[in-house]
Parts: sequence; C-alpha cells; structure tokens
Amino acid sequence: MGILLPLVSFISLAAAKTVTFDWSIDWVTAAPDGYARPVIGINGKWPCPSIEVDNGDLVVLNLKNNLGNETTGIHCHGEFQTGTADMDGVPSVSQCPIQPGGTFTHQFTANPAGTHWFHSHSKGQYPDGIRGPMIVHDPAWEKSLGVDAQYTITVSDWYHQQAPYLVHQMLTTGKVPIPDSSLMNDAEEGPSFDILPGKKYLFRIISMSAFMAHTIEFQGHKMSVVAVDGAPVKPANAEAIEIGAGQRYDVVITAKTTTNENYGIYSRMIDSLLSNTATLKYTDKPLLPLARIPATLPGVPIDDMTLVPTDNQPLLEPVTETIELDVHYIETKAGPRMTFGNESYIAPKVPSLYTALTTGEEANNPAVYGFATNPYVVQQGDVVQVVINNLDEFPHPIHLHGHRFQVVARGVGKWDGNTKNFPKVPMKRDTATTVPGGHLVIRFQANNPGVWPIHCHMEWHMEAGMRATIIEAPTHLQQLGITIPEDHLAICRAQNIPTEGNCAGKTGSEDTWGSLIDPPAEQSLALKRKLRLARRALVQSA
Ligand SMILES: *[C@@H]1O[C@H](CO)[C@@H](O)[C@H](O)[C@H]1NC(C)=O
Ligand SMILES: *[C@@H]1O[C@H](CO)[C@@H](O)[C@H](O)[C@H]1NC(C)=O
Ligand SMILES: [Cu+2]
Repeated sequence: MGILLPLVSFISLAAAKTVTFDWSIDWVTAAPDGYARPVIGINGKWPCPSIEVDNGDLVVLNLKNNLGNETTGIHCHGEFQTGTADMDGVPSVSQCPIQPGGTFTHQFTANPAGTHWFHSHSKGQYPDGIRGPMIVHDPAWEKSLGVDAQYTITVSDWYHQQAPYLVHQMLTTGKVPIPDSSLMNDAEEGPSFDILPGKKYLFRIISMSAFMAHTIEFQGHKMSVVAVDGAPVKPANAEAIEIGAGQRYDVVITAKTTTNENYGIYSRMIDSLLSNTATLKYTDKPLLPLARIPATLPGVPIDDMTLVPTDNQPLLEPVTETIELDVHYIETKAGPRMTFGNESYIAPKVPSLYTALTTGEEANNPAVYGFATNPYVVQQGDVVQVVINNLDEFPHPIHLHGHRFQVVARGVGKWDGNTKNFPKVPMKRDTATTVPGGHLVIRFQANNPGVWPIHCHMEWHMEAGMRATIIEAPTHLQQLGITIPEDHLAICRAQNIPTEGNCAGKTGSEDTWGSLIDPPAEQSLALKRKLRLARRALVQSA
C-alpha cells in the first residue's frame, strides 16, 4: 500500500474524461490481522481497489453482484450527485438492493473534489470488507499546497464475525459488536511511506470504521490540516487528529531536512488498546519495533470546530426550516433499537426516491414516505437547520448525503436555542461528531433536489434505526426529468419490488407503512395513538 502519486500539472487543463470501473463483488478469503475469514472483495481481490479520478470526470461504475447469498449497493461517500440522485447507491432510498446475480450501473459526474470513499450501504455490509478510498483530484488545489507527492491512509475497526450475525445479535440482545482488531490500509501492520528530506507530502486520511474512532499522530512531525471531508480549510497546525467513522482529514507533512531515523505514524483506536503504526521511511535502517507506540499519545487533537473553510462561506441565514432529531436508545418488543426523530428507521418497500418521483403533488407530504423512514420534506432554497440532541451515551458521527453542511454549534446538554455564538464562517464537512449527552446543530441550503439519508455513521447504530430521510425539493426533483435507467428498474422487477407510489407501493398519502416499534416514553399520547393506528393499518393491509 501507499502508492506514490506524482503530481501531473497538465491535468488542470485537460477536458473531463470518462472513467469506467467494471466490478464484480464477490467473496474472498483474507486475514488482515492473521485471522482468516470470508470478506467481500472486488474482482476476486481484497483489499478493494481505489477509485481515483479528476473533478468533473464522468464516473461509470458497472457492478455485478456475485455474492450469491447477499444483496448489495455501493454509495460514494462525499459525492453530491447533483442531478443524479438516482446514483447515490442507497438501497431502499435511491434504488432497490442489487440481488445476487444482479447488475447495476452508476453514472455520475465526480464532484466535489477531495478525499472520499466508497462503501456498501446495505445492511451493515461494509465492515465485511466492501469499502475503499475514492480520491477526486483537484490539480489546482493540490498544486497550491506545494506538495511533492500524495499518500492515502485508511483506518478502521475489524471484526472476526460477519456483519449479518453481529447485527442480528445486536438487534435481539442489545450487544453492540466489539472489534477484534484495528487496521491501517486494511492490514494490522501499517504501511511504509518513502520520504525524501525537505519534501512536502499530502496524506489523505480516511476512517472506514464501522464503529470506533481513531486518534492519529505523526511522531516528530507537525500536521497541517488542509481539508476535512474534502472541504479545503485554511491550513491549521495539529499535534493529533481524532477521526470518527466516515470522516476524512487531509494533512500536509514537511519532511525533516536531515535525519537518519525513521518515524512512526501512530493510529490508536479510542477507548481501546488496539493500535497500528505506519512508517515515515527516510533511511534503509531496519524499522524500529512497532512496540514504540507510547501508552498514551502525547498530542492534543485539533478541535475541528476551529477550522475555517477556504471558500469563506458565511453562516447561512435566515433559517426557514428546522428539523429536530433526538437520539434515543429504546426497548421494543422486537428488541433494542435507536430512534433518530420520532421513529427507529424501517426501510420502505418502495425506494423513497421513486416515491418522490411518482407521487406528484403528494410527494410534498411526508406521510407518503412512511413515518418509519423519519421523513422530512424541505423546499428548494430553504436554509435548513438540523438540531441533533444526543441523549445517548455514545458520541455519534452524523452523516448527511448530498451536502457538505455548516457545523454551527456543538456542546454538552440539549441545545438551548442560543445562536449568538454561532461562527461567522462555520466549519463545513459531511460527517460531524456529536458529544455524548450533547447537541450538534448544522445548517445547509436546499439546492440539491433529491432524497438524502441523514444517519449515524457508526454502522451498528444505523442498523439499529438511527437514520432519517430528507426529501429535498420534491417538486424541483420531478422537474429535473430524471429517468430511472432500465437496469435500475430491472433489479426491482426481479425482486417484485414496486417502483411507483407511496412507501408501500400504493396510491394516496395515508401512512400505509406506519411504525413497527414502540416510540420513546417522552412522546405524546397523540403520537402513540397515531402509531397504534398506523400499525393496525399495516396489519390490515398485509
Ligand atoms: C454467504 O456466503 C459466504 C461465503 O460462503 C459466507 O461466508 C457467508 O456467511 C454467507 N452469508 C450469509 C448471510 O449467509
Ligand atoms: C413526529 O411527530 C410529531 C408529533 O406527533 C409530528 O407532528 C411529526 O409530523 C412527526 N414527524 C415525522 C417526521 O414523522
Ligand atoms: Cu451512532
């Protein structure tokens, strides 16, 4: 791993090109930490290949599900999919799941540039291996950094048991999966990066974790943070970074001018003793033993709230739409679940995007998507404020598809509604972490018609229901004239999944999907009654 990518300055003038990937998704045996297990790879190999393109390129991703026994669907995390909401890759939201034997083509323009990644968005599947870096180059920005070369580092937790088993166990007993290992570039032993004295390097750091966050620190070298989640920021020095599931940090490292030592890049999984070490390799001297990683990393992690986007976008105001998403852990008859909004998310029968495209005026009524999808309709041009009150004991990395949002407040306790201390130029990213028992307030402008999930990027929490659905500008979406490609419709037909109508594939706006769980105790009697009626309707329609 750690392929050197020489910067080619002429690409900035090159016209957009088409880059095609032909991927068979299949089972492979791998032992990244010495324990052999079946993993999901691409074209018979694991780790999976990277996607590497230039901003503005047309990406064509031809997928064939050769798993034989599981459905799948690939999401490119960080890409806006402007005008191509049907290419977002999320089963039950923007497409049907790809059944075994099924084929599916994504076609979209790479945008925005930055350090991103792709992963399965199906049933807690990416922790089984189907994930990898997606680098979208912006040659002008990279040139402005003055770096001589670029490297990519991925970190993740790793499990010996397969995800379907772990998710089932969690949903029946409440036991959240505990990782067996920590990986760096999909191996326990970190890669070795060749370093030349006095040169500058861009390290693109991606967390592909299902659950755990990592602290990362370069021994004897300062990091200069230049982008978060692909959004360029004014360079900020950092001794360490904390990176949660789904997040990315781009950091520039300046090599020492003289040294005859090699140095470590330490990655420690937070709240665990698991760690990995990569090497900044200056000399051919034998690498010092990995045991060199100190018991506690000395660096203080940078607070991402202090970062300033280089585009200087001012605080979005005035707010025209507010969404409140409380996080609760609840016990239901079916087992423990998490709520994000009124409900614990349940996938609808009809992908929510197809409902938005086929229900005319009714697409503006949240009920057609089914209340169990936690649906929120916003209109074109709205300045949307999402208030997340995390009444749970975990920090949660919250990811919104289709946008890079402004993070305007974060702190302990419920948000008090005070906007006085909101930054004039807020930090922007697509995955931001709440503190345990705290709040996170984000804003974005509704300018990307589509249906965008907002969810915890701890895969286990998302599978427990910590997920909501933002239906953005449905009338504008219908006017875009998106035609769902024939291959997308074919996988639905093959599984008898309707592609029109409300969440249940019927006409009308009544909530025919309803809720299958008991709501949190705080909720009103009226809501409980509504949910009871909805459940009854569901039972009657079944
Ligand atoms: C599917 O097949 C693979 C490879 O044989 C196996 O490891 C995996 O457990 C199976 N998945 C399910 C859900 O049964
Ligand atoms: C959540 O519940 C409230 C109170 O009953 C209701 O007004 C609102 O429409 C619900 N929101 C969603 C997204 O279901
Ligand atoms: Cu979470």
